[in-house]
Amino acid sequence: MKKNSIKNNRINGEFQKEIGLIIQNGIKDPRISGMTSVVDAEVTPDLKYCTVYISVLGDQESLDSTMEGLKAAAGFIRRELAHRINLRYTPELIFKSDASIEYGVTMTHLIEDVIEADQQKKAEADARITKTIDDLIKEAKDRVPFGALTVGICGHVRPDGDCIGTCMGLYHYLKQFEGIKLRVYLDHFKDQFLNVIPESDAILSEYDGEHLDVLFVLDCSSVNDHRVGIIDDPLNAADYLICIDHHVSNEGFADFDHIRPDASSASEVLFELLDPEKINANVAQCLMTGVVHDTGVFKHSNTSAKTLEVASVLKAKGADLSQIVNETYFMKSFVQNRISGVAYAKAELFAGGRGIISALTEEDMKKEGATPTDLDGIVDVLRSTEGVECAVFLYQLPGDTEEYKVSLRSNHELDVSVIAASYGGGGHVRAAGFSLKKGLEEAFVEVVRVINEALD
Ligand SMILES: [Mn+2]
Repeated sequence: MKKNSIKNNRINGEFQKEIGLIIQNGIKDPRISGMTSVVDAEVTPDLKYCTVYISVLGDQESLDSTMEGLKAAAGFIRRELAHRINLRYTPELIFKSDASIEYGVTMTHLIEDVIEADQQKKAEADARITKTIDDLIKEAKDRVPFGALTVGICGHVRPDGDCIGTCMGLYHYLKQFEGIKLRVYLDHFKDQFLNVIPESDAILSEYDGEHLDVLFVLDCSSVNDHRVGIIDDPLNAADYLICIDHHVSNEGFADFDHIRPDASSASEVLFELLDPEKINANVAQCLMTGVVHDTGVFKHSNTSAKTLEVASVLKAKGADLSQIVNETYFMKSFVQNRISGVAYAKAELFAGGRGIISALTEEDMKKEGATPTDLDGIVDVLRSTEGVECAVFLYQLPGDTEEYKVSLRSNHELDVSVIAASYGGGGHVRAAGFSLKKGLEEAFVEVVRVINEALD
């Protein structure tokens, strides 16, 4: 930035004007273009040097030759100046093309913009994080000054990769704290996670009735309607609830809520609440599992630049990305592949090919020896059908009920979380679900009608 005194500004202006006149009228050098103008002059405070910024209308060649001519004429111009400007000492002239001044100014602005944007981004990020996990644990310990702090961790029913990864990521993180009694409560999940998630045998698949000082409810949008797996009444099981989630439909139910609907996964949300120093290989492995599953291996639209940054850190901290992707995402059991095949064979198009729907009854599943945990990913394959905007997959809940679980996926336009919410379900813009207490035919017809209307 220029920092000239008023006096210098006046001198600068005079130099600019007089040098311009000398170049135009007093020099006969064929190298100097007739389209030359002096855009600025900058005299140093000690008056020893004057930088003269030159602009030439024309191509690079005429600029170069003009600059050459001016450098050769510098002595002459300086002597002429001495006659015209009344100064004890006439500064030495340095000619520069004004591209450099423009460039300098542009660069300064660019750098200022980047710094400003960065500071703003950081301020926003900091504003969102009101308390870290370390803060929350410290507060909890202050509330329970005697004995160990009993901390429970739980997630939603039928836990998926994000739910398991987030819960176990927090488990491995909190294991590093002293004076904490830890419990992880999770419903049954696919066997494939057992090898990939470290210490998965520590997970309790039944609530042991332990009274909890703090209960973390992760990747779970509500504590109503038995959304929390295993723990029927979380509000009564614990003195203090902490919710960390990324579901749009989550309105906040805990004593402390941290909900970030813009995040790909609950694992990504948890990541930013952790002290990076305490993210060891086990924590990284679990959180990577969560990010991988909720982004469909970084291909869903919820994969942001931030998501990839988080994944990069987790990989560097020791997460085994190949193992996670191969063993928990792509690998299917024989039963899973068979039941998926049944679902694909039963698929039908509707809404002129923009909708696809398939449904499995309990009988279909029994025939293949499949359970609901074997049905993961079916709806995502349906969604990848050419021309489809919305995919619907229904399956009958076990126990001979007249109740269907409905999974919805969309590709570009349809906000399926709104449809799910209107049936008391929840989820995200591109992936949501709900239950319908109806027989197959009725459920099928109703869902097709609703999606048809939404796609209209
Ligand atoms: Mn999730």
